[in-house]
Amino acid sequence: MNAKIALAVGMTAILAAVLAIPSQAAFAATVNITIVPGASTKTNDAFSPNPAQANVGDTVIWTNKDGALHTVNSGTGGTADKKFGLKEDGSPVLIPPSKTFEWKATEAGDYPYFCSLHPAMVGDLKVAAAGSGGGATTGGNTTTGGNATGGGNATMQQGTATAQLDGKSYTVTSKSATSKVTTATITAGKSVNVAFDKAGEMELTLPKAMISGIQSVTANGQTVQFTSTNSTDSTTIKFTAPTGATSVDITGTMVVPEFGVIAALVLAVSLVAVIGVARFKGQAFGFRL
Ligand SMILES: [Cu+2]
Repeated sequence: MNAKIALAVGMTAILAAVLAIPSQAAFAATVNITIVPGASTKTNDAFSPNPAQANVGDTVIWTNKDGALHTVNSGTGGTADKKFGLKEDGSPVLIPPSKTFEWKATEAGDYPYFCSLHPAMVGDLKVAAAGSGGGATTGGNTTTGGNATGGGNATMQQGTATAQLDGKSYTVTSKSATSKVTTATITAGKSVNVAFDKAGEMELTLPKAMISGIQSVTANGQTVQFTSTNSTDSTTIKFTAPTGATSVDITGTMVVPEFGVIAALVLAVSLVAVIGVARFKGQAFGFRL
């Protein structure tokens, strides 16, 4: 029992340590700035990126990719304010070609800087507070992703359209982030046409009394891939309407037939039956029909 508690405490401590290290490390990043080739003759394009963004705790590294000596001194108008880029004796730190200069950002603020050998070369470094600015930058990226997903769900809109046939109504429901169903039309015994306002990913739920055994989905005569799920009284199909398509034709093993068709069928069956009975009766009574 004691061993179990000790193990639990130990595990918790390890977990806490593991969680603590990366969260600290996550904020301390390296910000790279390049002293570009030909920098001597450049101005605010001598450093890249410019302006550069960093967070408190970050290490900023300037790399000299030019063939000449340069310096990076905080300050403006060719006057160093001694925040970075100077040696203890007050002279600028020279950065030879392909060498680097590093500075750790410990305080938030705006740090304009220049090259003391070529004062026309100017740059700007913006350091944001690690707690708010730093968190916001990292968190901001995460939030963007979150919004993309969340936003997708949030903007999922539902639409309905009702088709009429022989006095009966059949309602089609749509679910999509980009589009809404506008109209539904039944071609009796053949297909169902569903129109929507925009192309894109779409989910349609169609009553089985309207169409069942869904076989194909086409848009502008082109076959559209779809997946379907069945419930007791409806079928839900998912597909992506191709660009430019604003309606799909859906066929199934059963599409509600027109009342006229049913009536004709019923009439035909009745007629055959009547004739049959009449023939039988006629034979019985000695006359032929
Ligand atoms: Cu320079």
